Amino acid sequence: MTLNHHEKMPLFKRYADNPILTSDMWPYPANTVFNPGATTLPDGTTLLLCRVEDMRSHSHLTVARSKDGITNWQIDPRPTLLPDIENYPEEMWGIEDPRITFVPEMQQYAILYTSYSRSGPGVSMALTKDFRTFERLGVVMSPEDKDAALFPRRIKGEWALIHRPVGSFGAHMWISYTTDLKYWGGHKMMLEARRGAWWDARKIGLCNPPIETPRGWLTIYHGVRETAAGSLYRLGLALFDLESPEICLIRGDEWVFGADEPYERFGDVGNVVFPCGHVIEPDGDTMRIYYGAADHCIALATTRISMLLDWLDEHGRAYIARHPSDEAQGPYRSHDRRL
Ligand code: BMA
Repeated sequence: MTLNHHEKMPLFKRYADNPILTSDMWPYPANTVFNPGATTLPDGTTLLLCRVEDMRSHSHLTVARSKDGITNWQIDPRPTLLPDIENYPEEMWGIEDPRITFVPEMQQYAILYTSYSRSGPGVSMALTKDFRTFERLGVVMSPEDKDAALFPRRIKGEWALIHRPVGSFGAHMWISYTTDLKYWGGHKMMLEARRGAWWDARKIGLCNPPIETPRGWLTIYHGVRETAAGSLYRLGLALFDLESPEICLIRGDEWVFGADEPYERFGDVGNVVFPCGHVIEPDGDTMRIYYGAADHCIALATTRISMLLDWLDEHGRAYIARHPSDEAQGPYRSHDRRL
């Protein structure tokens, strides 16, 4: 048997009784439940905002709550947030893959989600205080765009959003800024999909929202490798400058988490691990990552922020984004310089 080096000293430790949530547990008929956003409520309860796919293959979002974030999930008896097609026609084919950021200045949770419109998937935003009533702000990034999350605080006076527009040169991570959550600008590419044989060639996107650490914004992103047998979705790490988050300080070369267990290998879309949310424990370091597995169930893995930063120091390289059409320039400032 080949030993996977990630398994010897796992950065991400899977919960032994994964998956933690499946459509069988749902209080109403559902095809699949996956890709949940996550947050902690003031009383310490873990809240997941789960993507639920119905028998039409359209998705909506439903809340599941648990005291320990692992067991005894209380699932809302009916869909919590359904597409509102009359007022928001961009939600016509469903709402998907929410990322939740608590914003202390607003004392609200900002939810960025994919609205699947006739023109393709775009990024929509809603605000909530209690996950019972929601204020929709509509489309913030037009199609084709997804994998978005808001930063929890203003940066140099502006709100900032990571997202993943798709263009003819590929699908890369971008950052955009606003002062009023309505008009967005200052668009910059922050991390580029690699090319060729790389595990993160062609398509990348933010997973759970960025995590503020003293050394920078730590992000987990997914990379997609197309193979003859379909797509492989795996996770990688990158660190961005605290006050200019479009500047990537370090990017890891290797993926750190990929589909391995049967519930990740087999499902509606096999070989996919897709986190949209995390919760940080009171120690400020231990992190629970909630992820969709094979587009059919929800699983849990734990890690530590300090371990991820150490891993980046050991395996990461200084990085600078370049325009993908610029053949002359390599993607790295230096091949072995570490910050
Ligand atoms: C992506 C998103 C995810 C999904 C993944 C794998 O493009 O649509 O919702 O989990 O594909 O199918």
